[in-house]
Amino acid sequence: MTSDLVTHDLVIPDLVYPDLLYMNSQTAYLGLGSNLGDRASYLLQAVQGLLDHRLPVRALSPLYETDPVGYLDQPSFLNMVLAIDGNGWDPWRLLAVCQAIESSLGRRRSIPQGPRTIDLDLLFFGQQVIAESREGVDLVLPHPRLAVRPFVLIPLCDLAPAFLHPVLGKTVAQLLAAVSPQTPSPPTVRRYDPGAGQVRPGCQEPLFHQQN
Ligand code: PH2
Ligand code: MG
Ligand code: MG
Repeated sequence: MTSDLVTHDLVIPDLVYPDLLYMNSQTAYLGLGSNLGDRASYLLQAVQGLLDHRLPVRALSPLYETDPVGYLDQPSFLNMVLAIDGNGWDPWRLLAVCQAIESSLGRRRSIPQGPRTIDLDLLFFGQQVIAESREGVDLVLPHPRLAVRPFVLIPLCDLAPAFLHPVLGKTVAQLLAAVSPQTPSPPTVRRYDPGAGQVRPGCQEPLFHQQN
């Protein structure tokens, strides 16, 4: 049994309020997911990896615990979204960094859509629209499945509800409203609460309070 209660000395120097970010035409959004081992630690290590590659991480969504989609016979995921200031970067370089972090964190590609220590997906890079293959690596922007995935749209909507999808012509909030409402109980995407409202070591307050 692994624990998702981690401490990690992550220092993020330049976080800004997310509403300022989608006014920047070069903001890139990444979707992160993990469903093996210490999932929260893998997410933190991935953020650290981006910083180590000098990528300016500017905003982080909350974490969500999400039921698997696609390939169902696997553990639940932790998912989050983050925003990067992509000025001076291009999508191919960003993709190469994401893949390097995935392999450094032990990602093995066996079952498509299957379990993974860490997955970093490019969701948007400003308003760029790309579908290209270079040396066997595919880059598709915006991410082709983001509009049907609540585990992406919910954290993305925390950061960028008014961000316009350059192909579909709808905002993230409109895309989220269009996916089927969360009728099952419990919902398939839930705010991650490792201590079920308990006070965590190093925290003065419960991680967050359950909202009704
Ligand atoms: N990623 C997949 C397939 N299914 N399901 C959830 N809940 N979260 C994911 O990140 C995820 C998935 C392929 O990348
Ligand atoms: Mg993915
Ligand atoms: Mg991926």
